[in-house]
Amino acid sequence: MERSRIALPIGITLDRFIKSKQDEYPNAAGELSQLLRDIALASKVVNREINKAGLVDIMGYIGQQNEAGDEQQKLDVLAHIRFSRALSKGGEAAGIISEETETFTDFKNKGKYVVAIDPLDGSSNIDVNVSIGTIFSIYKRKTKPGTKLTKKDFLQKGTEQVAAGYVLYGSSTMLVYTTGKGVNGFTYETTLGEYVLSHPQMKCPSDGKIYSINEAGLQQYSDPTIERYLTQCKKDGFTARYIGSLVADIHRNMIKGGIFLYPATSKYPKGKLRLLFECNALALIVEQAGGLATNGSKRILEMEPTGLHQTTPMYIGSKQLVKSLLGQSKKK
Ligand code: AHM
Ligand code: MG
Repeated sequence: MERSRIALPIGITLDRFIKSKQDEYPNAAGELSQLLRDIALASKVVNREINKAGLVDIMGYIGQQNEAGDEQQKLDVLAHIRFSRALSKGGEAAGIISEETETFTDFKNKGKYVVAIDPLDGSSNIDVNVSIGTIFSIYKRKTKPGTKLTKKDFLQKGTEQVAAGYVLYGSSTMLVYTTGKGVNGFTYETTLGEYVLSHPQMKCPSDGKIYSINEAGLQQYSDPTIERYLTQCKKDGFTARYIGSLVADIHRNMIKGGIFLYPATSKYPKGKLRLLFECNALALIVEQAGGLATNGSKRILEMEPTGLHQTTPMYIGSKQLVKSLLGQSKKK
């Protein structure tokens, strides 16, 4: 092997990156950094479990339904346990609300933060080896640390997030996160067991030619804007890409430029995607990367949550594409 190749640096690991960001704030006590590390560690364990899913009997349904009535699969449950355990043992999160549970869990510690998480999104794709993801939001709790957590601590607007991220378990595993100062993406180096900075300062292209929607349900979409918009996209030579795994669809659009649409349907009159576990985190990331995220009339990040499992329509992606969709809706 050439000498120069041997000497190639491996790059910046997630741990070192988080530490360097913390050092930019002399008064930071390092709690948020530790919390991010706890999430990263749990994601590595989940990644390991996903990778061996075909080898051991952990695939398939567990025979229960979660809050939204979806069949829970074994890996959803495992991922929920892994993230909850990492966060409770880490001690920096005061509690967690997960898509897999009806209400929040209070870790009964002095942590300043709370976490809203979808531990394994796109779980209907697990059995068919399609990419899946984890989505998380971190907020400062509203009530005083050391006291009982209340719903109020979790029912915060997306603008209040102090950090948010996703993990994509795809052809490689990536962790992408923001603390409100741009977006950075890290690829998991399996032999080292480390996330390495691979996508510094990610920018979502301002325009694109990809639309992602479950078009089969189009006749159910109550809003005629969607049909009009898609007709325009087709005339403009767009291509359709829909994985049905939110993190994967958003990640692709972040890299290539595109728009993801999940409107209200007759099956899901208020939209399918959960504001607290899915939409807020992705909206912050996409906005931080230069894109937009709206429910059709309001920025996702400015929606006032009223329920822990509240859902919303969401249109998210490249700035020009979301703007043009909103332009169509004005033509009503
Ligand atoms: P889940 O949280 O139960 O996995 O559901 C969310 C998923 C998203 O990943 C994806 O964008 C969407 O559901 C797909 O829904 P549909 O099958 O209705 O197109
Ligand atoms: Mg989900």
